[in-house]
Amino acid sequence: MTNHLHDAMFGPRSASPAPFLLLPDGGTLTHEGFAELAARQAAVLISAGVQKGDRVALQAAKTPEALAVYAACIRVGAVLLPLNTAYTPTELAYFLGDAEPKLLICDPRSEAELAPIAETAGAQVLTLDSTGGGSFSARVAASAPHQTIAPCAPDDLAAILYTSGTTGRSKGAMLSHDNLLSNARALADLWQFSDADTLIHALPIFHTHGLFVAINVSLLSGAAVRFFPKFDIDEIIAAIPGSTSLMGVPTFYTRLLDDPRLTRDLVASMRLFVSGSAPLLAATHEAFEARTGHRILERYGMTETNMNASNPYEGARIAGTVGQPLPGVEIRITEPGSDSVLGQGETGMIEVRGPNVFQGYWRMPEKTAEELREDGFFLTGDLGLIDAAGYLHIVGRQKDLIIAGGYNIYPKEIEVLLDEMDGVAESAVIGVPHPDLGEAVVALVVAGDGTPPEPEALLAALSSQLARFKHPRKLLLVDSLPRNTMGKVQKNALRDSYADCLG
Ligand code: MLC
Ligand code: AMP
Repeated sequence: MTNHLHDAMFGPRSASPAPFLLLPDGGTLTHEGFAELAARQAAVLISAGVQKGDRVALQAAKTPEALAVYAACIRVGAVLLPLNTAYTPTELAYFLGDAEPKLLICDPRSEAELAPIAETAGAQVLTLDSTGGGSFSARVAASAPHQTIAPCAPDDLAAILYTSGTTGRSKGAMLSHDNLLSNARALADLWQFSDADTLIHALPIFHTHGLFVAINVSLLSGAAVRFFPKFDIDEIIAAIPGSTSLMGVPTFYTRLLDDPRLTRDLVASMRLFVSGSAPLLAATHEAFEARTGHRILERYGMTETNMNASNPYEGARIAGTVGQPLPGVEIRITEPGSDSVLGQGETGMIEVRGPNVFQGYWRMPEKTAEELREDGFFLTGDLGLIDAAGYLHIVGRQKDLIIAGGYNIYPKEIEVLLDEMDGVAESAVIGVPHPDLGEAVVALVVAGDGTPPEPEALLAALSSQLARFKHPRKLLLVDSLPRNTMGKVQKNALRDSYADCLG
């Protein structure tokens, strides 16, 4: 039997001396070198008892070694569980408890704090630091490559990525080999990637955008990847000449536009700028074209579905739209709360069906049934319409979600913590416009009886529990929260009232 993802994506170039990762220190990792690293890592996974279907959790800095853990997992048929490096031990405890990985690979600086959490979840701990060192790498260096590739069918799981839930509990989206492969094939073809490309990669590798869209497309097409640990404007500006493509969240583009070094001459070698994960303002799209002559290609995706729609490579890239469904993907708009399909131009729930759509939420059959219909359509929670030209416009979200710099933040998760704190009667967390991040988190708190709480003390209490990017940029005490006749907090009214509160 074959290994669906490995054979199509990692295998074909595993003996190729062509460059795969171009590193900031001038070093290069070839496809062959990457495959060899992954094969040694596979030997370590196996010696740690990891078998087909077991989860391997990874919370580590963005390095070639961390990326190779993805390839190693696929080789042994394990399921990768990539975790945001900003998550606190409190957040980790939930993910590890829920996913029950066999192994946690984490930064050595977190080892002491995470070891008891991992032990409770039944996971062994090995370490990987930001230079590629650590106990995991020491074992890798001492291991011979494990060349046997585990057989895996198209529906076997390749990864579980956690997305926060609107009710507070995070859900593990189960992605199969074919979810990833079918999507990467569609994107590489549509966006015309080839081994003549050099992609600038400055996204994190614990989310769909940086891990699957960017890496899988590059692996499939043979594109070289300029691999940066994070987005640094000076490094990106320096990397553009000689590169051909960039994939980023809208913040990448607003930061580039803020830099006078972004000119037509600078981007002479570039053929494609892709944006996604959050709405790209039409004004950003237009300003970017005026400055560089390039129309940014905006696409639309989700953790649960990979990519769903894209503006065309050839043809009109329309600002403010996310384009047409990808080949093989169906998109329909339904009346929220029902399954009645709406017509062209009517706004409703965006639903998606295709080989890209996930296998369900890990150990949450009820949540899966709520969001994944029996006919295969997934309810995205995004509201949109399809125009006369067949382009999808995202006009809002039914789900209560804030997207800051491309990271999803669920207000409920923050409200639950605030509501439990001394002196708090209730709270509402909203997203307000932010020039750099698109949206920023603001918390509105109604004090209970007695001494009102200090905003600073409430923020400090949140910090030990929540990743930094989820922390409110401002916390304000208010007398009451506006409610509708059903008693539901009117977040739209709050968003309007506090739109300028960050000054
Ligand atoms: C960093 N910070 C953020 C933040 N990123 N706060 C809110 N939202 C964010 N996104 C905070 C840090 O905690 C820190 O706080 C301060 O901002 C500066 O940190 P930094 O590390 O220097 O930030 P920076 O490198 O500038 O990061 C900004 C960013 C980064 C936009 C480049 O967040 C990023 O790479 N975002 C991409 C996220 C992504 O890949 N999303 C795809 C999801 S997949 P302080 O106070 O300590 O200084 C998906 C599906 C799809 O959505 O369709 O693709
Ligand atoms: P995530 O759960 O991190 O995968 O985020 C998915 C969500 O990001 C989607 O449901 C959308 O709300 C949003 N999103 C992704 N791409 C776009 C886009 N191009 N425009 C607007 N929103 C987007």
